[in-house]
Formats: sequence, C-alpha cells, structure tokens
Amino acid sequence: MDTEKLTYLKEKAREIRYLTMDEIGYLGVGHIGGCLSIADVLAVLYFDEMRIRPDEPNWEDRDRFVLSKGHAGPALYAALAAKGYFDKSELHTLNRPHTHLPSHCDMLLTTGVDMTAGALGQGLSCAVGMAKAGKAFHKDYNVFCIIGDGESQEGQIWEASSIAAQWKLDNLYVFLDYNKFQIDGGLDDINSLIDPVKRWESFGFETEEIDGNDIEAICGALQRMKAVRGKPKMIVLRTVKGKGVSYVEAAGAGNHNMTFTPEQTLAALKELE
Ligand SMILES: Cc1ncc(C[n+]2csc(CCOP(=O)(O)OP(=O)(O)O)c2C)c(N)n1
Ligand SMILES: [Mg+2]
Repeated sequence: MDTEKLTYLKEKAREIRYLTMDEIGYLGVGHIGGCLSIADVLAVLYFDEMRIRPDEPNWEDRDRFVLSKGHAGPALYAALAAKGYFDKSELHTLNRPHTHLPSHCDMLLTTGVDMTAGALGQGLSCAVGMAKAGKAFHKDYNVFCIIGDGESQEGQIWEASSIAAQWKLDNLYVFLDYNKFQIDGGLDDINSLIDPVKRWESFGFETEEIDGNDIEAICGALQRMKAVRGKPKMIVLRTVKGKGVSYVEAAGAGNHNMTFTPEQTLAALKELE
C-alpha cells in the first residue's frame, strides 16, 4: 500500500475518533467504546472503498452502508460529517431535542444514513435485502455492514447469514467488530462466539480475521475479498473497544456507555489531536 494513501487514511481515522469524542463529550454521555473501535474501518470505507456521492446522498448506484450495531451512530455521523454530507457543527446537536443525529441511526433523520438501526440483530437482515435487491435489479453496488460481537448472540444474525450464503450474495461485505466486550461484561464470560471465522465459514462465507485497528490490514482484506465470487464475505476485525483514548480503553467493560466531565473530554481530545 502506498505510504501517501496510508497516511491519508490514518489521518481520517484520527479525525473520526476526534469528532466522535467531541460529539459524545459535548453531550456528556454516549457509546464511546464501540464507536472508537470502528473508526479505522469507517475511514477505509468512507475515504477509500465506497462509491458514494456526498452531494447526491440517494444516488441510486451508490454503495450502501448499514451500521447494524446502531448504538455506534456517533462514529458514523463523524465519518459522514468529515466526508461532507453535512456540516461538522451539527455534531454538537447529538441526541438533543429536534436533532438530525439521534444516538442510534435513523435513515429518516440523517443525510447519508442508509438504514435505521439500534435494535440489535436487525441491520444485517436489511443489508442482505439491499444486496439481494442489487442482484435482482442488475446493479453493481456493494453493501457493507458492521455488526457487533455481542450483537451476534441474536439469532437473527444467523438467519440473515444463512440466506446471504444461499443467495450467493458476493456483493455483501460484513465486518464483525470483535472487541470482545458487550454491554455488561466480557464476551467470553457471557456468550462467546468461540471461533467466528469457523462459524461464518461453515455458513458459506468467505472469511478472514485481521487486526481491525490496522488500516493496511483492512484494505488488504477487502482487496482479497473482492476477488472472490459467489459467496458473501465476512471480515472479522480484532479491535480494541475504546481504541485511541487510553482512559476509555482502560475502562474495559465500563466503556460501553460512558459519562464525561468537560475536563475528561478535553483530556481525551488532547490525546486524539
Ligand atoms: C435487541 C436489542 N437488545 C438490547 C439492546 C441494548 N444494547 C445496546 S448495545 C448492547 C451491547 C452490544 O454489544 P456489542 O454488539 O458487542 O457492541 P459493541 O461492543 O460493539 O459496542 C446492548 C445489549 C439493543 N440495542 N437491542
Ligand atoms: Mg462488542
């Protein structure tokens, strides 16, 4: 990967983390852990991979994105604002009355959001439907979807995965945010996925596990996956929940939905500058 592109994408991931921290810190509370873990994949998707037009958000042939773990909405809003879908100043309206940016994604409220999400387990089914529609209407767009590891305890994730393989949806790219934490503790202490690569492989997906906070690894996996035809794709992202802010990272299971004082927010932002 050329160093100029890598530097650019790393800077975009930093910007997404900074804007997310600013959004949530300004409000004083939010799902910071699961937002920071996906900043790198969002940077790759929005600033390298996806065929999109911020000035024509509903362009029919655009690639689609579904944030199935919809509680990480603030990270998606940061990526959309950084990409120019709306003004960055809107980010300070997060989750306030009459905002366009609710804590969980709402396609009827936010420019650039392709699917409403928040009830865990449902977004992947929507992504499968979008990918199937692409095939049915002979469109060449791809659908990208991020699911959580705790979210993958929902049976609907497996129903959707099963039919995606049956329909040979090679235009569907699913990322598992394998940060090993869910709302109330460690994944392995509650309901482990045991071996997500083997699981999705057995469901008929082309599957790979990588360091999900490594931009180069994400780009490499996507390139390899794009060469594979006739199967949906699963990229298991080994990530750190809260990545980039040491105080948030250190909170572990406590960083799912954190409160912030103005002082804590400023210290966190300083680390992300
Ligand atoms: C159907 C449903 N049940 C419960 C919740 C509440 N909830 C929000 S986030 C979350 C934990 C999700 O864990 P994970 O998928 O691992 O998310 P991440 O670690 O990426 O934040 C839960 C239980 C929900 N949003 N939807
Ligand atoms: Mg998790």
